[in-house]
Amino acid sequence: MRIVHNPDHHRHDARHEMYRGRLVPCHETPDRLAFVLEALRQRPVGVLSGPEPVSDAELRAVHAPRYLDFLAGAWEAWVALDPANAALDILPSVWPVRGFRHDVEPLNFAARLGLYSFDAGSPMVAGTWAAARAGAACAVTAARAVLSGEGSALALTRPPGHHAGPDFFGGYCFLNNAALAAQTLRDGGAARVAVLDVDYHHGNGTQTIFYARDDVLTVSLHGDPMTEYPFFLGHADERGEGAGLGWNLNLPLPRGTSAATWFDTLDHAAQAVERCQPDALVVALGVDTFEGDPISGFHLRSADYLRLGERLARLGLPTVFTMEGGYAVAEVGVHVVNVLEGFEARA
Ligand code: OKP
Ligand code: ZN
Repeated sequence: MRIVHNPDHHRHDARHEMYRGRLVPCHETPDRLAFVLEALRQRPVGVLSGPEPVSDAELRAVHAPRYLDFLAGAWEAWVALDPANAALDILPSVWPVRGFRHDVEPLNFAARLGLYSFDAGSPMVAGTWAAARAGAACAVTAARAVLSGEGSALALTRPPGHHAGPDFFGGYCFLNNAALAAQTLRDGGAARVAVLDVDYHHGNGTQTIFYARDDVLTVSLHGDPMTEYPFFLGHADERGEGAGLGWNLNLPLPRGTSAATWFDTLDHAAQAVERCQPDALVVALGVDTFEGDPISGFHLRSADYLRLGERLARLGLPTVFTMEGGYAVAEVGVHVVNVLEGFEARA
């Protein structure tokens, strides 16, 4: 297995996210990835490398150019408002809901920030764009490795990506690494690609990016959006639209769902992937399904991640993993490497 790690991830090191009227410490911290590297030192299940460059054209195959321009220039615009802003994280506070214009990009920075985001929990700092772009490069590099005949690859990166849509950030995500990997696989010759999202939270960004397409199947099992983030997408009746009808599958589960029920549901997800007969698989790998996760509500235990890897391996597909959530920070490394070890145990 090839493991492409993001050498710039630590440049995304925000202090606060807004939660219930307070600024609270970020859950999505640089030490999450450090714990995975440490676990890989103890159990070297793959060969580590850095990313190859990613082109603007590759990013634009998934994200809108004006959104990419906004992200690339956001920090400069923020500091231009007031030099004292250089010591502060960027957080949005105003959003255009139903009936507001989305086609006109305001000049005001706070307004542009709101146009391109959907929550106040995803801070940006000076290094966010560099970290996110290098993460996208990891995802594309991992997909290229699989296209070159590597059986599997991991984009070992943060910030995560599965909540980021064509032209919006949120849920700690800025560029959709799983979507970029899937698109790279398509452009490299895979006729059909499946994205299987096993993070606790619905992969709304990935769903939205591919919703009208009949070349990428998106499947997500996640906490029921009636009570769980991201709340406004992820229901079972979202099945795709137009040519993409039938190409999206959501399997929401109530907060508190047991590991046994979760694995039964994973089987349904895996069967949907098999029916699609894809040439390659992307796994959006969040390990916030862990019973000890501070912001989630499923009950997987550490050994369950070995089983998850084994189940994914049974699909027998060239596979790109992208690292998504997981906030029981000290356990994230063991869990990610358990998945990889279970996966690599395939005969
Ligand atoms: C990102 B990923 C907790 C608020 C939760 C957003 C959760 C984003 C999860 N204080 N806010 O899917 O793991
Ligand atoms: Zn998550």
